[in-house]
Amino acid sequence: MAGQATVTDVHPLHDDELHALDAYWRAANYLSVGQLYLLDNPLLREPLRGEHLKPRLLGHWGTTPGLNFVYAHLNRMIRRRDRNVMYVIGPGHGGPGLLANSWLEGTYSEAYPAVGQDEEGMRRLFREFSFPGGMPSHVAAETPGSIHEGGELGYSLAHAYGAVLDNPDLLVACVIGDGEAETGPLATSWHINKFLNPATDGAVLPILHLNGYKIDNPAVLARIPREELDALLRGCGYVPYYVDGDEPATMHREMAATIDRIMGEIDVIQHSAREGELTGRPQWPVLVLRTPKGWTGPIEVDGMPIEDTWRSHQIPLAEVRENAGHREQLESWLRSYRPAELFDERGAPRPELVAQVPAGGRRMGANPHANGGLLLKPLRLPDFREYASEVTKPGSTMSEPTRVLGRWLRDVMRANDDHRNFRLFGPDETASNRLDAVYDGTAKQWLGELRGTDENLARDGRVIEMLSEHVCQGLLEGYLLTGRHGLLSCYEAFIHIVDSMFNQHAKWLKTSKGLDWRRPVASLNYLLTSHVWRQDHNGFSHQDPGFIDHVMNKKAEIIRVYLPPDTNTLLSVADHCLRSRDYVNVVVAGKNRTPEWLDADEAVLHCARGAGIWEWASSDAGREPDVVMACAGDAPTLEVLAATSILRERLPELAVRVVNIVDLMRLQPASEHPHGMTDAEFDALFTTDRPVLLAYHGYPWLIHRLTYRRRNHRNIHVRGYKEEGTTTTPFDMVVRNDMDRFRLVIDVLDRVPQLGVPAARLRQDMVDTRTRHDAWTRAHGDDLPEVRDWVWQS
Ligand SMILES: Cc1ncc(C[n+]2csc(CCOP(=O)(O)OP(=O)(O)O)c2C)c(N)n1
Ligand SMILES: [Mg+2]
Repeated sequence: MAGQATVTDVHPLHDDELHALDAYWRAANYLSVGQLYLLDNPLLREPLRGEHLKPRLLGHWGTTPGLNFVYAHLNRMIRRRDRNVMYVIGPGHGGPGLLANSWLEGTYSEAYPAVGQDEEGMRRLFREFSFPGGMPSHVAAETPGSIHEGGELGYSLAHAYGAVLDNPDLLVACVIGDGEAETGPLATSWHINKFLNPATDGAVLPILHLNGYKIDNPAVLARIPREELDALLRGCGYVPYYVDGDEPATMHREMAATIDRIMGEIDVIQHSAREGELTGRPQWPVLVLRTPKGWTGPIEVDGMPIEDTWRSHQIPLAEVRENAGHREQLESWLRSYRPAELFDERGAPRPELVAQVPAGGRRMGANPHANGGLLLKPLRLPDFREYASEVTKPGSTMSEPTRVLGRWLRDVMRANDDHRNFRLFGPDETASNRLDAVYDGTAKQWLGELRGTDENLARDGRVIEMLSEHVCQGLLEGYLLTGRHGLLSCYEAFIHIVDSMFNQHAKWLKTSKGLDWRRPVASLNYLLTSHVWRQDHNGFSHQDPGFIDHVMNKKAEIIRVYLPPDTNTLLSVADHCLRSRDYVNVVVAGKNRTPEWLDADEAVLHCARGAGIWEWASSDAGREPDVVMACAGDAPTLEVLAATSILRERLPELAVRVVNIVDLMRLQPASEHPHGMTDAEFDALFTTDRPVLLAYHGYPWLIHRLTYRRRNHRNIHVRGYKEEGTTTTPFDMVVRNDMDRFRLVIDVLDRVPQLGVPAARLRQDMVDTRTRHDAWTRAHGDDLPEVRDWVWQS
């Protein structure tokens, strides 16, 4: 424990400093209200008229004055202490506030040179906010200094902590809405302090913004007694500091003094940890800021209370164009900030305000960590071929793909140790997913109590495991957006927990790609293992391959889905993913012993093709195939190959082409996805008129969604997971979902013309074997020996 440091570094605000600080805050508030309402007349040089006002009023006021208040005080602290600070705000609907501050400090004009710091620039700032073709209403990728959209509430604290990992110099001030604090992800994110190393990581200052309300309700944490709130925060391992009130001068004094105290506390923690004097887990400060929602805005409108109620959440005065009373009220609200004192004749912020702004890269809107691509160093990647399995004959050897990958990841960590820019995140599954070789090179970072029986836990480590997929995802996003690299490994079924976070990240990447001032960041890599086909221990609850369907909704230029069929292809795919930028890569791979099909060189070639014919498994050489047997995923690949070998033995004349798909996006038309095959390529591979049987890892309908425009689509017959799951044998899983080798053979017999009658005996054998399988598994609890011990014979 750091204990309560004796902090003497508290500088009371002098009156002139208070005046300047308040002027800055008024300016930010004025500029925020201007964005919500004004099309023109930005400096109120003339009385407000209807045509000065936006026809559609879109945005949020209630949270904004509080965010501006914090911004002003952080600026003061940065100037005094020369600190490297990034600002993350959970209630991202306070977008006008961040844009206002960005304009005041000049970072808005640097990102968008057409919007200068003058009257015309102010007019454009106002006009473009929440306007067609302009800036979004929320904090977004467009907002200078931001890594956090905040449109979907709950992820601010995880992003903030992710940003400071391995950034010992960085402080992230993170505003948490009192409504946001009710969300699951935020509620659990408090505990990330048990993973933060004060010596090697930076600091997060959580600022719980108790403005009392959400959209339409009081906020829970604002309506519990102070003692309960205090106990909650202390119970989460923090020391709360309170700033509470609504009288600006008093609030400025209290806020300045409290931030001074808090920074002193953070300095003590960091200094003692870095000197080796702090060996336990520190109690980090948290600031609880209680201000009225809609502070400084209209107190009442049409007889209804607005300030300090939920009614201030969006647009307090809704009819300013048509209702003269509302318009007058708006004008006096805007004039209450005394704009003539704040902006000079040209419309630029007066020197008194400019003096409040930190210098250059210390401005929060210019913090390079918030444009992480600027700081991104490529990873040094050991040659994955050296970790590859030797495969002399397809299917003759077996390995556990993720276990081999773990060895390579261990050495990725070692190779980049001095840069400290690669991390692995997982919800308690790194070992279960068989990536535990990484612990030969690093540990799991853990600042909680240690016991003698613990393994692989240390204050410093490249792996973070917390049983919250939200936290793992949030940390990784924060880490990536500040210019580092990483991987999240997760059980396939449970990655759905972060569907929505994935959405937000994909949106962020899409928008960032369109901004010339944002630099590319490392891709977000998911390794989904312990997948649907091999949940032997766990059964139905753990069987869901639908994340792929979900990610497919996002922009093609962002999304990549890989289904490596064996160990060497997994290595090649992983190497590719860690080199890529600005994507979300979803890699689904097994952890169980699986036959190895390709050697390292073949794996590289196959992954480069994304989908290709496996000549060694096909019997159509020099002929038109009678049937194409395609597979995507490790379990489907095994079944297709086993089906092929039955066909080869029983129907030697049949020309079978085996196609394996490792990059699912290859199936889409080239016009839809950068990896998509042209029609000519697709037709050559899958023919234009032959039956295609495609065994797919996930829900079958996705394949139809991807291929519906292809010429041969009506002949494509897909087998996949049909939501038939349970705790059973690996082969029974494929049987239950009609993707087993015997069913695939029947499918061929049913679809290849003229085969039906001559192959009646084979068909019957296949049906009988499935019946035998049923009886055998239920009698013995294991697969038929001929299935369990089957190996590919070339
Ligand atoms: C996950 C999520 N659920 C619901 C919403 C809709 N929403 C937008 S703002 C808001 C209230 C937020 O309240 P709070 O966090 O207290 O922010 P503030 O009072 O500062 O506006 C809600 C429910 C959302 N943006 N995200
Ligand atoms: Mg609130």
